[in-house]
Amino acid sequence: GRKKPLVVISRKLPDAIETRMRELFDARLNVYDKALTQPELVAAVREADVLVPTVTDRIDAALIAQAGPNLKLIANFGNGVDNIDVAAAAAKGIVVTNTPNVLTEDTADMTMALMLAVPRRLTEGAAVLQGDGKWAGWSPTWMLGHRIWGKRLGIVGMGRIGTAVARRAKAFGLSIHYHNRRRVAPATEDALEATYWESLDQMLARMDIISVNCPSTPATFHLLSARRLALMQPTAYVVNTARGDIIDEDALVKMLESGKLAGAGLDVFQHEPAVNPRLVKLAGKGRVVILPHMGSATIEGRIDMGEKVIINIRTFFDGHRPPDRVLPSRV
Ligand code: 8YV
Repeated sequence: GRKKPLVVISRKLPDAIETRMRELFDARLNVYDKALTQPELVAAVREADVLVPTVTDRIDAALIAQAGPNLKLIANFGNGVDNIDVAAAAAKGIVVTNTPNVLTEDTADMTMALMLAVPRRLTEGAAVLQGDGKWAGWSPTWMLGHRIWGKRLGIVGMGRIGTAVARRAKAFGLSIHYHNRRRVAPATEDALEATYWESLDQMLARMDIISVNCPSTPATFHLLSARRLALMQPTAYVVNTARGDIIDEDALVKMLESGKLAGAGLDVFQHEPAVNPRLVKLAGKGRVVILPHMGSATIEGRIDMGEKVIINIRTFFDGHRPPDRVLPSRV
């Protein structure tokens, strides 16, 4: 038969996926759950037919420039492709794929979890019963948060994940507002009773909760800039399960510290895995809930993502267009 493609996988994946990859490919698995170093990545792109990176690998133009003649496919284990210079890959004839859809619902769930956790003071309350577990007892005026039902949710980025967040939030009694490059289909808008805001500025000024659900691209870098964050009401909350660099994190921190925003629920940060210690401090005070990039972290989701990677690789080497090809024009 045909020679199996040499597939370099940058991170440890679920066992079931690694087993299948070993059967199907000449799979170079990463047995250490540690990101490949830069020299290891260079060696990988020089030699491999396929590279399977994750969000923790920077596949930039400089790295792609060093790719060998075999490298035909970068099959990202992840939905966001901000870690890959898709245009540079395309210029070298390298196809890029991602893993959409399978992590939509999990990420939307985590968005709701943060949307509830911050106003309802979930981590603060949980902390009372941790450590020595001493609780002075219930009181009518103690540990009061804010309700989320009846409030206005503004979704920045009404794609797959934004829409899944909207469906959930509607069921929780929030009214749905969104900003997107273009309006979604009327049927979707009707089903969600969603209001479209062409002006992000105007939407920000009127919302109780903002949820960031757009991809990180050059156009969305610091989309929530200091100027735009300042448009928000001091009673408003921000939730981000997309990418840290969509928000000017320094500006956000300053506004949270000075009480110009009520709180934030963040699963992503500008300089992961580093987290601004001032955010950690705010989290200790209960104004902020921070999670270490767990939005899609379910075992079912990771297996689904792995299967998608496998399907993309197999389809490509069968001579067909892989189902999750990412076109440079879309980035
Ligand atoms: C993963 C994600 O943590 O898919 C994404 O865009 O942020 C998460 O699902 C990560 O990307 C895996 O590479």
